[in-house]
Amino acid sequence: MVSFKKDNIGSDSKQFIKQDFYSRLKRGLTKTRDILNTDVMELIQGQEKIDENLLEQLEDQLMMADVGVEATQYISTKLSEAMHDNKLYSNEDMYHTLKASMNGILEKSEQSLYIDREKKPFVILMVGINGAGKTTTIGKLAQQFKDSGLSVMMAAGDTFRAAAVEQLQEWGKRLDIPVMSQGNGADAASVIYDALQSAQSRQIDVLIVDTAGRLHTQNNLMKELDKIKRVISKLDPTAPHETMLVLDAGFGQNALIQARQFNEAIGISGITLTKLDGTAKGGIIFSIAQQMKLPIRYIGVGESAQDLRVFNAKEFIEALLSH
Ligand SMILES: Nc1nc2c(ncn2[C@@H]2O[C@H](COP(=O)(O)OP(=O)(O)OP(=O)(O)O)[C@@H](O)[C@H]2O)c(=O)[nH]1
Ligand SMILES: [Mg+2]
Repeated sequence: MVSFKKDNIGSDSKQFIKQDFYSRLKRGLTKTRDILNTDVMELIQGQEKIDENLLEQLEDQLMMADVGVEATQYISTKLSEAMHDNKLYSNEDMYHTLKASMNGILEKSEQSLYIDREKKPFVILMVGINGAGKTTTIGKLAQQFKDSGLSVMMAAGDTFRAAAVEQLQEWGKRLDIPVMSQGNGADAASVIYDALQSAQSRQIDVLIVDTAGRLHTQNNLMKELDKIKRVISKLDPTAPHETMLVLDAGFGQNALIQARQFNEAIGISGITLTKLDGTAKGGIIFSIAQQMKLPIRYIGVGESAQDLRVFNAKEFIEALLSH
């Protein structure tokens, strides 16, 4: 009898997917790698000895990639301590210590989103400024959840921007996932209330709620988010189960300011950092992790659904700094 080595096939293909993920991540991070890998490598290798001067130059590189003052200082202090303890003999030692100190910053933010299947639905509220990537991230997440066997519904809570509802409906059609909407100009909270009621009665696993892009200075729109949260919790006091802030990495240090402001205004439970592929400011992730101390759930490194990845600190640093 011929037996199929199911386990082997499974682990081979898993390995393949993992490698594919990794090379996509590495490719996606090209612009930040140009500074944090290529330039830093040249710097370290071009140096005869590891000294304060080298550390200063390294600090400049980190700042150029928008790692930010505090995170740069943390990394530099770790390297300096290692140097004074005579632990930095070679370029490889330097690399190793650099990676370890970066991991010291990022590892605490590595907390993936756990979808509690007891919640029907598990409600994810997506917020952020205009163009950060909210709707696209919703589409990508919806696809990933669906692929993993969860039933998904989307709520078109951006009733503000023209064509926002259509954009979400387009994703719905493509993925064959229901989109609850009432058209442009409708009251966002009422759209979301209806969507949640419908998801509850249909025993949907995950409801992802789109909202209009807004700045913290737009008081009325920030109040609207508060109202949306209140309306959701009327139907399920434990919801929303995730209030996810979507940040465009291309904003660099400004993304950190947005994170602070949204967190103060409505309370954030997780962050997705998008467009790491289009920017040399990918170092902002270190600032966000160190300053916000919030979970970084996903990172976006490209346009396709596969380019939205669960954030993994070690993998990220490896993709950023490996030769
Ligand atoms: N390269 C790249 N592009 C992205 C990524 N995420 C989103 N985008 C693009 O960013 C643009 C804006 O994305 P949207 O999803 O419409 O942004 P939004 O936050 O919903 O915008 P508003 O609804 O106007 O507030 C689109 O062209 C997306 O394709 C990413 O990780 N990488
Ligand atoms: Mg949108």
